[in-house]
Amino acid sequence: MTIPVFVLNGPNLNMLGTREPGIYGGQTLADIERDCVAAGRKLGIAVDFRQTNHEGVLVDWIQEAATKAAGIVINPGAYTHTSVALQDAIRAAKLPVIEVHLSNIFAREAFRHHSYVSPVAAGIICGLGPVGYRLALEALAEAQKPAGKAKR
Ligand code: CA2
Repeated sequence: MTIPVFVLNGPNLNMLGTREPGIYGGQTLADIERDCVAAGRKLGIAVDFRQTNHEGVLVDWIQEAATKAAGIVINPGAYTHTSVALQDAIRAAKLPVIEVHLSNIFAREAFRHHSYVSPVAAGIICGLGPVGYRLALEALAEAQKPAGKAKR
């Protein structure tokens, strides 16, 4: 049985494709999920794709991943910039975590320039739109090979 990679999405990402296409593009989260599952199939990775608007639920899922997943791809949404709880959970999980943002958070408001997740992430991808999710899955697949580099 293949151990899955959890792809976790935070608040308001369920709204993708309905508003703000200039910032986040026109794809829905369901489109991104379909692309992730397809990319995972090619890479030999089972993808468990989830979204929640609740910080504590993200913490629960990160704790669950610690025993059930091979790694995590996470777009924490606005909790990126506020959540010590996510940083603590990711540090405790001791899994490779790739932080993904659709937009280039460094080209936006100053409050988006700081991430509580980045210091505990193996890698960060931002500004590439939905492609970032696929690249993150590729990085985790690479890390699973012997001598992979994205280990924590
Ligand atoms: O660029 C990203 O992926 C973000 O994580 C998206 C978050 C934002 O708070 C982060 O700074 C960067 C916001 C997601 C909200 O998505 C919406 C999509 C459509 C309509 C409204 C919100």
